[in-house]
Amino acid sequence: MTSDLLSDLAAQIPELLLKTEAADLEFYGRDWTRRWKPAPLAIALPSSVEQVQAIVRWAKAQAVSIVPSGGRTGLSGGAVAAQGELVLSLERMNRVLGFDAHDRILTVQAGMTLEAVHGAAREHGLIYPVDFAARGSCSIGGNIATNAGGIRVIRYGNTRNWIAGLRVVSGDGELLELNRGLVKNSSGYDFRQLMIGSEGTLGIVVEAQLWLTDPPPESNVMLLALPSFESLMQVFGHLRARLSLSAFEFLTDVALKHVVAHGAQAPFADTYPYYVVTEFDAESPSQQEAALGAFEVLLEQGLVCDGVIAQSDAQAAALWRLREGITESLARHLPYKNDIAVRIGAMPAFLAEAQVLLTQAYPHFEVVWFGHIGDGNLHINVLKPTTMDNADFVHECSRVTELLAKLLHQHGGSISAEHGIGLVKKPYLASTRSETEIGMMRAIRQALDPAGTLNPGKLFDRDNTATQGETP
Ligand code: 2HG
Ligand code: ZN
Repeated sequence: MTSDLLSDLAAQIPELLLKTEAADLEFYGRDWTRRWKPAPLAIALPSSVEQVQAIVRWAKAQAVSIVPSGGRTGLSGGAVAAQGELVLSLERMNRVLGFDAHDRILTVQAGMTLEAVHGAAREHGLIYPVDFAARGSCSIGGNIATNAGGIRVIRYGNTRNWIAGLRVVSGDGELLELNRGLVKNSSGYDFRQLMIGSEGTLGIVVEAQLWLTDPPPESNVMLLALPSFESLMQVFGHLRARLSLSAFEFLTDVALKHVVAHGAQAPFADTYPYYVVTEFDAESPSQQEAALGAFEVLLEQGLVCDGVIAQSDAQAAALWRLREGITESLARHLPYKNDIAVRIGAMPAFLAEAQVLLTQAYPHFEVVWFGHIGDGNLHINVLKPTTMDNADFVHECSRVTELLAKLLHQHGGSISAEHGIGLVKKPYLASTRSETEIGMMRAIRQALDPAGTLNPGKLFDRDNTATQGETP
């Protein structure tokens, strides 16, 4: 059956690169969640939009499901192929297609890495400002599919703000040209924005027009040690009022311990419960002085215990590593990840309750808090004890996530800030979106992909009885 299907696909699109080796199925069938056993039908690696369209048409006719695939650095199972799906990898479609200096628009294929996009923008003296640690391997198409956020959101917002246009292949294999780089376009529903964050369930992004912007002024990085969780938001408010911040990230002593064990350099002789990595404009001596002054006031007020301002680019990179190296340093502990958001104003009240909840719920597990506190996004990673079976661990964490989801609901927050819903957070979607909204999402999905070819089982199920993909 499988080989008949694949022979047919190869016959229909003779120039298509297909991979079926066991190692390839394993490699392309998973993302960074490592929870599901990869079991794709095969991997298709198209080299053109026409090939993508032909694959989708073929898949629809044969009732084969497609999992669109970028760099698979996702943390919610959105790119997992564990049910005999055809993985459609965009990795060979990774070129710059053009740059328009008037519009400051860079047009790229979806398989380009974020880092390559950054490089291409720099060649024109501009930047593409969305940035985060997985930049070297994640793809711009995947960033669009999850509306990726990252470390510069407090200044630049999410991926959504930078997408001028998209070319998308629909579930029928049609090529949609969405928004075409227009700044103003008040002509009805904005399908470009609908595609952003739809996790490959409404269409396959094949090309993107990205708005670029001016490089920021010279900046500097400061690491602060804090005595308490409560001081975090006060320090943020204080610094935001005095400096021009481009990042405000936090981590706990537990996160620091892991990242240092993984090779980063410990910043202070002593340890403290909380740390902040913040980046601020430091072009002029007065901006540098303002940073120093703000730090001294915080020290006097007891809101920070210690701090260091980078004296070189190498030192700035070393401070950033303390924050950006966390995910990699935790990977071997098979963490259960939470990626939650609340309004900044709701943060103090939410944090107080969430801390109590998680301390009670996880007395025996190591819990690692870090994230983009400046935009209300926390990453809470629960580490699997080495002796515990993974399925039992996930089961236990899922139980606690239900409580966390309830708390988020009470505080008007979201169960996914930037990683997406995928398979991991599918059972909790209703804590963030109303039944009416989920019903509308189903209707939209039905309209754009009536045969259910694109990434089925991700985000939500077509009907609310199925639970495909939930079992670890
Ligand atoms: C980050 O902010 C990423 O570093 C990953 O969103 C977060 O590993 C995580 O939970
Ligand atoms: Zn993050």
